Amino acid sequence: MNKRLPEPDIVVGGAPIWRGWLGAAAQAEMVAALRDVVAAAPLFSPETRWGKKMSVQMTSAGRYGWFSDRRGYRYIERHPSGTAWPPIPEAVQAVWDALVPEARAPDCCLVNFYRAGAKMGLHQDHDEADFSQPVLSISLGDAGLFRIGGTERGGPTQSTWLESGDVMLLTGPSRLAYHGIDRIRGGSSTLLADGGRINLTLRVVDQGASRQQPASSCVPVEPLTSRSIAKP
Ligand code: MD3
Ligand code: FE
Repeated sequence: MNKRLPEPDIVVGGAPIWRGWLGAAAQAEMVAALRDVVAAAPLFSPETRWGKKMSVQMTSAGRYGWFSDRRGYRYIERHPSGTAWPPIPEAVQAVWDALVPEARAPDCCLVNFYRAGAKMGLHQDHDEADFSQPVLSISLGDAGLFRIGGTERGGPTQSTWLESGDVMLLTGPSRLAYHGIDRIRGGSSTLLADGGRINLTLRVVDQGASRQQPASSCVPVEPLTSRSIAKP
């Protein structure tokens, strides 16, 4: 049975946004769960492939975590310290289940933390294997000015402030849209005692099993024939 999605409040650059999807109590509960995630997998500032530290601090939960260094962008199965990523908190997974019940289970929850001066330049998210799967974004704490364009760099863009409790879905054409965070409005939320903005993105990183090609090592080197299995 196809359950109807609740109507989004606004669609920006093809991406539906549910304003205040999480109320104050749900936001506080999520922050408490994220404190456990960050205790197990501390925030770090990834290096770009040009050797510059990103202004956003990051960590992840789930099977995979996003990572970057001079060798490039990729998903890895362990925190840089060597420990496994902690599990995706139930309250975070519940938002996915409510808004994209037909999608595969997310195997990464990327946690971005922005202090007042942090930003994220325009980029595409294309390190995942299956673009038919959505990305879901949850904003907590100070507001962030989000910008989204099309699938080509340099085209027109639209902007909107993402506020604490807002949830956005990237699916269909918006899944490969250029997007970024231009700036943070410091002091716009009291959710985090020391301020700042948290953005969670739930992602499906792996290729789905049904579409998976057999590994080359599982393919017979030569077809099995009566001759090839016959004793000499
Ligand atoms: C559009 N994060 O982690 S969330 C990111 O607020 C990222 O921290 C921003 O871009 C942030 O990669 C924006 C909204 C978002 C997330 C993923 C997307 C927009 C997206 C993937 C494809 C298209
Ligand atoms: Fe992104």
